[in-house]
Amino acid sequence: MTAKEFNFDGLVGPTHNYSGLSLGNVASAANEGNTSNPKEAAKQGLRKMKALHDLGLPQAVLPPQERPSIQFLKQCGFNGTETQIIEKAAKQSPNLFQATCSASSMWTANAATVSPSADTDDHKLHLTPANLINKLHRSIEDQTTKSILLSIFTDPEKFTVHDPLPHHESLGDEGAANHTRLCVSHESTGLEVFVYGQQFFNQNAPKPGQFPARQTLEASKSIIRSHRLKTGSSLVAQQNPTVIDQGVFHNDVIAVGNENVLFYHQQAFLNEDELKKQIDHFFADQAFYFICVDDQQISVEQAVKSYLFNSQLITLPNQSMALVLPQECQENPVVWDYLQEVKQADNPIKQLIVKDLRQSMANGGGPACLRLRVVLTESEFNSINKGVIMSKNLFDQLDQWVDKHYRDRLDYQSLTDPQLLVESRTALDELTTILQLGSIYPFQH
Ligand code: SUG
Repeated sequence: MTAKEFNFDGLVGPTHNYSGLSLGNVASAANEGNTSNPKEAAKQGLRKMKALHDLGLPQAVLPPQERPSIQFLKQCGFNGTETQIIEKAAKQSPNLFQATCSASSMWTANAATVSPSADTDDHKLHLTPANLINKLHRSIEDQTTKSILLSIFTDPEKFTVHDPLPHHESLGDEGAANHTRLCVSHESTGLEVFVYGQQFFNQNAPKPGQFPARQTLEASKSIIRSHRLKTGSSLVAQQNPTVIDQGVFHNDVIAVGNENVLFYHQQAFLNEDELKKQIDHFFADQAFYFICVDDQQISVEQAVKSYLFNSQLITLPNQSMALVLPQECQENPVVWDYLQEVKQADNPIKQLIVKDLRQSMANGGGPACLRLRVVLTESEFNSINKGVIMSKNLFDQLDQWVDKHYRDRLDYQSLTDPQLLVESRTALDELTTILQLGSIYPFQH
């Protein structure tokens, strides 16, 4: 059966802002308090989706979430009219208030972990929304993410949309940002690599000293169980704790894989040799390309600054591969020179595609953060809700929708404007019609 990999990109929400909410994410900390441009952010994301669609790649879109979340503020004890709730929260607890305003659901690599049906015992495609419990502003995404996934992957005979893992730090789960599927080709059974930052129940095991390890081994193993991955179709590997302390808060900031290629930094994994051995074992006599970048070529600091490894590694219709890179890679001479070498070397990567994603990058979100990969067979594709599939027409509609509803400046003061909630809800209400999603938001119920 043929199968294709779709990229489901997050549409940037109307409250995109810089609140410095993510300890361990250096860009988020560096840009705290800066003025954001939600309109430009959404357009940068849309242009990336359109570029991949124009290359002939299957592309889809996931809607943003409602922010600020009044529901969350009510849970935190703020009461009165919605305007009063916003005013009180902004005044009494700026930290809680900012957490409810983040447009962080745009980084859909953290929306869920996805296992294609070729890898699972019950031949269904499994999706588990990530609980994202390590960061308050992200921990409030998972229930709406589940509703969104259910509104797209509607057929329970083909898809299982799980509940997120329980909300406890032992089960911290960040979704596909710590999950890479390697395979001979998308339709064949793959090897799903789950990368964790710490073992919660073994506090003597290595873990970072300064910044949090967001993903636990216990969470990764729970997903492997619930997705019913075939024997031999999964492995767990630990991310090197020292790189977490240097700002590598997800594995997709230091490694990216696609089909038979793993592109990664020498320091990405705690036990690289063991990982390579297991991958070699899975691929047996089939070709596999390990493209390892060492410290002499690019330091971890340069990798974090340029977001080289947060590129999307994609298979083009002619079967060669391309890297979709943030502009910051082209602006860094060391990284850019190195990329020319990669293109010339004996491996499938033959094209470099550069995108301006500065608005998202300033919060630590590069090309790969903005997308969730979903491999669908033809019959699975036929059963999903088609409203979210990118086309020239959908691009034009969304581009106009952004022009109509989005602001081009947001700072802390403007987040406290109750009118922003009204504008956002009007926009999202219209969006559910454009994307044919039904009622997915709390305010629509
Ligand atoms: O979770 N930044 C996000 C960036 C997520 C990137 N995703 C992947 N690597 N897959 C995060 O740290 C910053 C929001 C702020 O500070 O306003 C933020 O949430």
